Amino acid sequence: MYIRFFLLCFFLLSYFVGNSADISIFPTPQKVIFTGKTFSLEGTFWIKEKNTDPYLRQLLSEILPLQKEKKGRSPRIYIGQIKDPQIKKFRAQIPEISGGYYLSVRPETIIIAGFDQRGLFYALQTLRQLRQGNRLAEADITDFPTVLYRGVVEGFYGQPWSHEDRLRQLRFYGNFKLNTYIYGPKDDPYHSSPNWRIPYPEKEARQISALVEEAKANQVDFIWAIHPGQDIQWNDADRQALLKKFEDMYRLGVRSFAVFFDDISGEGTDPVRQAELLNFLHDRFVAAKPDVTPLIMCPTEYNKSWSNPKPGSYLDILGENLYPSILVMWTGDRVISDITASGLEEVNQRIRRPAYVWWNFPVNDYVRDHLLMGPAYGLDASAGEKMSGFVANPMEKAEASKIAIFGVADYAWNPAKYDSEKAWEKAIQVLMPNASEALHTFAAHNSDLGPNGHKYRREESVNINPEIRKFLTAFRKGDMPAESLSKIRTEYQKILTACTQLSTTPENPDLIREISPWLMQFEVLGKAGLAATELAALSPRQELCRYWDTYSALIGYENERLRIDKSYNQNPYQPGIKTGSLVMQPFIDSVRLLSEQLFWKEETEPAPKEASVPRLYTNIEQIKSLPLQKDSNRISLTPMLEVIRIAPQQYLGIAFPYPMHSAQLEANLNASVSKWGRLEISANGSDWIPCRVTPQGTVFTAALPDSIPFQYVRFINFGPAQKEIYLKKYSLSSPQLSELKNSVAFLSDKQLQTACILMPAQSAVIENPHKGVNKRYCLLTILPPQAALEIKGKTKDNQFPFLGTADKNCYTFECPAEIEEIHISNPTQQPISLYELLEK
Ligand code: LOG
Repeated sequence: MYIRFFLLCFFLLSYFVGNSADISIFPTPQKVIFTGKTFSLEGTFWIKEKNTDPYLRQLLSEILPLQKEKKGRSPRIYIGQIKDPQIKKFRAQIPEISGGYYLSVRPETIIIAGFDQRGLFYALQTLRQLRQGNRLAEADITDFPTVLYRGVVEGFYGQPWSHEDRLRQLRFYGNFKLNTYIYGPKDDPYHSSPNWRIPYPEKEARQISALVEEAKANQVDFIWAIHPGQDIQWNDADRQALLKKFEDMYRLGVRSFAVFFDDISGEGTDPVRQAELLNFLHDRFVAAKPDVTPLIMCPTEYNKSWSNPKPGSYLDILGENLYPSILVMWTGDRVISDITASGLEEVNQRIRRPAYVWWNFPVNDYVRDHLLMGPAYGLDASAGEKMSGFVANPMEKAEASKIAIFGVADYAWNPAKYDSEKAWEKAIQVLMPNASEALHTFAAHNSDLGPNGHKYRREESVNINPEIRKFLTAFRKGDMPAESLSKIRTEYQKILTACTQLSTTPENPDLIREISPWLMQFEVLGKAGLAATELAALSPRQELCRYWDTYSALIGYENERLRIDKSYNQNPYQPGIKTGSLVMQPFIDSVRLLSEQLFWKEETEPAPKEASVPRLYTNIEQIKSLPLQKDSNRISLTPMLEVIRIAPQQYLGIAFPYPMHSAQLEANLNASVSKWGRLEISANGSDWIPCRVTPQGTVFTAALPDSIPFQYVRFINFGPAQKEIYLKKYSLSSPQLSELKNSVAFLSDKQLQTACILMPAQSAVIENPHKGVNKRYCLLTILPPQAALEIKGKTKDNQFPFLGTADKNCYTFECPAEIEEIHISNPTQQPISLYELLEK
C-alpha cells in the first residue's frame, strides 16, 4: 500500500519531468525520475554524521570525491538505513523490502537511504551508474527488487568454475544487484556422491572461506549445496554425515545451505525420506544456529515434464511434508524451459509455496560445442510475483555467461520492465566498453544451441537472417539479387573485422581466453562466408577457373572448420567448436549446394543425390531428438547426464540407410543389463536377431556378425518393469563407415566436393569416355604449393603419349582420339586430391 502510494506519486511526477536519454540504469529501477540535468563533480561531498559505517564510506568514496568537512558550497550527503536517525526525514520514501532504497541526487543534497544494508549497497550501485565521467545526473529513484532471491546456481556438469572466475562473478553480482550465488557444480567431488561425506581438503576449504568473504562484501548470500541422493542411505549414519558436513562448511563461514536431489535414481528419490531429511536438517542445524538462512532443496521431479501428475504423488508429498520455510526449486515445464506465470501457479499449488526458479540458461553442458551468448528471453513479465527466487544455471565459461546473467539480474529485479534485447546490448557494453561492437557481432552469431535432446533452441543472427532467407529463395529460383548478396557479404566482412578486434583488444582477457577457439572458428566462418558470396555471383561454366578457385577455397575453409572442430574442446560429450550454426554456416552450405546444382545443370544425367545418413532409432520419447555424433569410422548417441526411463519394449539404437556387414558396439548404460536388456540387429526393422554381448561391469561390448547384413541395431528392455539408465556411451564403429575415398569414381561422380585422393607415386587410371574423338578435358584439383601432376594417355598399342603437366588447380588438356585411358600420376611426396574431370 505504502509502496503503491509512492509509486503513484512518482508516476505523476514523471509526467512532467523527462528522462535523461543517455542514462540507463541496470537492473531497471522500479521508479526513476531524471530532471535531465547533470552537475559537475569538481566540488567535494561531505557526510555530517561521523559514525557512518566505514565500509559504506569506503564504497561511497570510490564513487564520489568525499571530504571530512563541509567546504564552501559542497553538497551534503545523507546516508543510512531506515532505522538510522540521520535519514529519519526520508523514511517514508524507502520501500520496506530487503534491498529496497531511495536515492535522490541534487547539487545541494544527495540522499542515499536503504531499507537495510543491502538496500544501501544497491543505492550506491545505482549512484555509480548515475556518474558520467566527471558529472552526476540529477535523479530521484525509488527502487526495490520484485524477486527476493536473485542470482546464479553454479549447477552444471563439466569443469567447475575456477576460484578466480568465482571471485569475478561475485563482484559482478554486487554491481548488478544479484544477491544469491548457489555453489553446486556437479563435478565437484565434495558436493556429490560418493564423496559428499568427506570434508574439503585444505586448499579448497580456504578458497571457500575466501568466496564467502567476497560474497559478503558484495551483499551476496553464498549458498553451499550438497548433492547426496545417488548413494544416500536413509539411516542415522548418513544423516549425521550430512550434519557433520554442514558443520564443516559452517566453520568455513557458510551460512546458507541447499540440498539437491536432481538427476538421481533409486532409493534416494523417495519424497517422504527427502522431506524428513530436510526437516531434520532444519531442526538440528538451521534452527539451532542464530545466523543460518532457510534451506533450499532441489527435488528429483524438478520440472513438469518429468513429474508424476497424479494427485498425492511426489510433488504433493514434498509440499505437504516439508516445513514451510524450506524453499523448493523448479526448472519450469521442462528441464530447459521458458518460465511462465501459469506454469509456476500450477507447481506452486502442489508444493504449497512459491517455487524457487532454477533457470537452465545459459548452461551448455548438453551442447558443449556451442556458446550461448544471446539475449536471455522467454521470461514471463508476470511470473516474478509467483516465485520466491530466480537463479540461472550458467555455462562452464564464466565470463561468457555474464551476458545472460546480466539479463537475469535485470529480469529478476523488475520483471515487468524487462526488455531482453536492451539488457543484452547493455551487457555487451559492460563486458567490453571499447570493443562492444565486435563483441556484439560475435554474440549475435553465437546464440543457438544446435539440435539437442532437450529441443531447446534460441534465435541467432536475427538481423541478417531475413536478408539471407530472401536471397536464398531467389537464388533457388535462379535469380541472383546482387543488392541482397552485398548486404550478406557485409555481414561476413563484419565477422572478420570483429575477429581482428577481439583478438587484439586488451579488454576482458578472461572472456577472450574462454572464447578463443570459437573466435578461431568464427574467423573461418567469415572467410568461408565471403567465398560463398563470391561463388554465388559467378556463372559456373563461363568462368570455370575462377569458379573452381572460389569453390576450392570453400573446400579449404570447410576442412579448416573440421580441423578446428576436431582439435579443440574435445570433451567426451559434445566435442568441438560450432559457431554461426543456425544461419551463417547454413548459408554457406546452401550456396555451395545450390551453386553446384547450377554447375551441373546443363548435364544430361542428373547429379547424384546426397547420401542419406544413419539416424537415431528409438521409441523413448525423452530422447527422440537426441543428435547422433559421427566420427570417421564411428557413430555414437550423444551421451546424456540425466536419468532415462526405459519401459518394457522400449529401445534405443541406430538405423542405417545401407546394410552394414560388421561392426563393434560399445555401450555403458550405467546399469547391469543382462537380466532385462538385449542387443538385437535387424535387416528390415521387424525381424530381430539377438546378439551376444560381453559385459564388464556396466559396460558391454558386442561384435556384430560379418555373416548377417543389418540395417538396425538396438538395445531393448525385454523385461516386465521400467528401468532407469544413464546414457554414458552407445557407440558403434565399423571400417565401413570410413571406407577410403580414393576411388577414381569420384572423378566423374558429378559432385565437386568429393575427391579421389592420390597418394605419392600413385596413378589414377580413367577410361577415356570419348575414345575415337578428339576432346578437351579440364581437371579440377587442389594442388599443394609448387606441386604438379603428370597426365599421360594410353593407346591400344601400349604407347603412353604425354598429355600435359597439370600445374594449376583448373587445368585444361587435349586428349586425342586414339587415347583409351587417361593416367594421372602424382610425382610429389604428398597426397593430392583430384576432384573432377570435366569435358570442355
Ligand atoms: C541438472 C543440471 C544441468 C542441467 C542442464 C537441474 C536441476 N539439474 O537435466 O545440473 O546443468 O540439467 O543440463 C540437469 O537442472 N539435469
